[in-house]
Amino acid sequence: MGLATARSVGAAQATGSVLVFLDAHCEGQRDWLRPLLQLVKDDRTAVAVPKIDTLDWDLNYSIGDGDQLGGFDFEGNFIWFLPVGNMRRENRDEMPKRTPVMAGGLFAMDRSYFFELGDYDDQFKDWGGENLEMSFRIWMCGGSIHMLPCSRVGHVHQSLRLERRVPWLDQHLLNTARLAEVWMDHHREMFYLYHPEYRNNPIIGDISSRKRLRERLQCKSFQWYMDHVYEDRFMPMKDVIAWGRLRNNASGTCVEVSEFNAHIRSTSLQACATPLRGLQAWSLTAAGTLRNERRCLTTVQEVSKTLLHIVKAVACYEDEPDVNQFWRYERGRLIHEYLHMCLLAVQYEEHQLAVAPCDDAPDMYWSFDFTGNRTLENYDFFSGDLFETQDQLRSLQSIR
Ligand SMILES: [Mn+2]
Repeated sequence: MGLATARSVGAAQATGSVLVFLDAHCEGQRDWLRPLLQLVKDDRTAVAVPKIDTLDWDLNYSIGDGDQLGGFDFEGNFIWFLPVGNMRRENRDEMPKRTPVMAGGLFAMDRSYFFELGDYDDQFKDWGGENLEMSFRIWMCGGSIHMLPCSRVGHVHQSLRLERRVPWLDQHLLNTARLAEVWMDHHREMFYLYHPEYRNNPIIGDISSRKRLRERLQCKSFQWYMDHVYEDRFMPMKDVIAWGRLRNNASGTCVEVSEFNAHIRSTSLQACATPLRGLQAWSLTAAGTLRNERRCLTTVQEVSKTLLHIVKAVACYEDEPDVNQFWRYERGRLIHEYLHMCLLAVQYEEHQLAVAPCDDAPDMYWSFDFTGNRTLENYDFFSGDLFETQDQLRSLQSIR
């Protein structure tokens, strides 16, 4: 029946005043439940999530990073992120923290409020997307989500995506397209940039009842959510000098970050992807970082007896600038501000991206899909092959 439907069935059977959802593969620590219930008792529109720690496959317990909050990327994935700006300033101690998105498997919510707010989308099948859908809905329709660091629950993280029930159908993306249509307003075009095949596709099914729900609850706009709940979030096309795939002129290949979910990710050069993939979407920000939605490019080490500094992708520290994360784009070369060296395509051991003393070799020249303007209004969107329609352009232009 799928995850969301199973939860709905459980919620309908429950008789207590508070629903507590916990994945089966969890282990609560001492007194984990009381803080969650207290928050819901104090405010029935507040949804409480514990701090999720990690149980490995041998059930060893390790403490999760207390600074991380739940968010999403525009490809439709749930992500953990380090808050910046205002969000970071309210994130200092062991008090409850407002979180834009919940991971979804562990939370407590007033039972009557759960149904008032529209239960889950009954067309969500299999797994995925229901956490984003519910998080957007809670915030936009008057509720709130809080992560409580004093409630600790260990969770066994799945290392791979579940096998698809229907092999040719990515139900996670289908669910995400539904929620994008209902909740994300113009920002849905960001999702379709990565997944254009779901745009105006009847395969996502009838969404009219969910749209009526949003109408009935008089929910706020997605722009409001981005401005007030997920504030200071990096937007791939906003306040940037250049944006899109980052193509090496000599090889014609594009910079890609590895999917491997480690703190430090390696980079490589791969065939340029159409449609755009998140792993190949780069922005040179007005602040001078070279980043995607999750990571910033940085130099991490000098290879001994060479002049090469390898380039990898790490967490962005735009609040506490790391000198190794700043770049300048000058006449086709990407100059590392601190080392005064140039980004270059290499074949050195397993590495493909490095900086070295600048010269005029073609493997030091790079082009982005879009350059030269800091606002969306002036992009020549149709010079690339990433956009399909004028509607799409107008929607993206209206994102603040
Ligand atoms: Mn789980």
